[in-house]
Amino acid sequence: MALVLHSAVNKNTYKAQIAAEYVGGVEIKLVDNFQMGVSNKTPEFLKMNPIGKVPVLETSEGTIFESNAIARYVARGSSLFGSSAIEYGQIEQWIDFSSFELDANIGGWAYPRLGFRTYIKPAEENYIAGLKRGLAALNTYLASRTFLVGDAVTLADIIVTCNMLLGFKLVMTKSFTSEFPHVERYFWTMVNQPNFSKIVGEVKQTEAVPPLSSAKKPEAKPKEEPKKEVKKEEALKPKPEAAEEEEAPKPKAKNPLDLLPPSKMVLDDWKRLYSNTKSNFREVAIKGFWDMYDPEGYSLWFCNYKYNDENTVSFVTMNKVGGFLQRMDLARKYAFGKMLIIGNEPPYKVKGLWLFRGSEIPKFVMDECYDMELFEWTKVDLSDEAQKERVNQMIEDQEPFEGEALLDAKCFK
Ligand SMILES: N[C@@H](CCC(=O)N[C@@H](CS)C(=O)NCC(=O)O)C(=O)O
Repeated sequence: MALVLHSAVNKNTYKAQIAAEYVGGVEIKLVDNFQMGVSNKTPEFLKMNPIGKVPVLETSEGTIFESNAIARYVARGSSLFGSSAIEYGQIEQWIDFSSFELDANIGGWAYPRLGFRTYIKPAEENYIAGLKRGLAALNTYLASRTFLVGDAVTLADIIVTCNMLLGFKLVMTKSFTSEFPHVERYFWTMVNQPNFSKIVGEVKQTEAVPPLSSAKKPEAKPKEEPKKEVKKEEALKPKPEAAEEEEAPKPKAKNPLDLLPPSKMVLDDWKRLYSNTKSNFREVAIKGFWDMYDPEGYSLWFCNYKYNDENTVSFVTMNKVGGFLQRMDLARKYAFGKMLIIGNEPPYKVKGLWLFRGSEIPKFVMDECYDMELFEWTKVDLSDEAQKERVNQMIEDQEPFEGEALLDAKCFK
């Protein structure tokens, strides 16, 4: 019998669902027509979980509640528990850490703002302070590591990442998480692993903390009641839901790059030339590039990944670069890039070349694509022939590159 999860999908079901992807051969079905607040309050459900919370796992041997326990059951006997007693202990350590130091604080911050709990300002401040303390500790630990325990994904990575997912999606904006760059890198590396992304899909970091308008406020004292006559008309007007308020279309500001003086270089022409050149690449594409290049309207940049020592697993490194290019989608109209993953064996080096509209790296790219700060950026000096030759080699994926084989070359166009 397949395992059956009683719940709608959420970060707590993801824990078991992702674990099942890693274990392989485990089928988890979500129960049909689950209705939150109804299905989990029936006598049958309360027999499986007397507190009436989801998820609950139904197996041929019995039922289990608590999402971490369910994930442990799915992962039992697999390498997700590491390869030694100490690794097992450390995996459990991080699972508990994330439940108490991350999950509880993220929930304490997010749920009142979404209207699921009463909002109390000092309580929120405590949750945020607790969360920052937990993230700072995790950040220090991850400074020199790709995974929490050992050299591969374990149940600790699955549960810690799922517990942070709600935070990244709901309350932890880029300006909040940028204090914890190793946590950011770790989180995006994890959610872009194929076994994660198959379950959680594309993850977008929230751009704003939900406004208090959607939060449940503590009961107002009678003397604070608004003056009835003045507010009557207002009160009769239908109030937009918090979500609607947030989603109300804002006038779209023009990208400052669209206001730059016109350039003789048409980015799409270059991208077409690059894609369509199948032979004599040097003579056709590279020569064409320099013929059309406009140093007034565009700039060229080398980038160098700052944490190459962490690139110990080839597919993780390739996924990391793939994720970066996906997140650069916002710059498609204004950029072209080549990313090389270099070396025959780990640690792999990640280096790139980018062409951006304008004389600097566009500010919106720096602000909105968190990966940018994981690289050192150096403007190409066009008066230096050696640098121009390096540009050529990167555009044409020349191998060997700087004396080493290429593991992969990816193009952003
Ligand atoms: N520690 C539990 C938390 C479960 C939980 O809070 N579930 C929420 C939905 S995400 C729920 O069922 N709430 C309904 C309720 O409180 O009645 C777990 O990890 O499974």
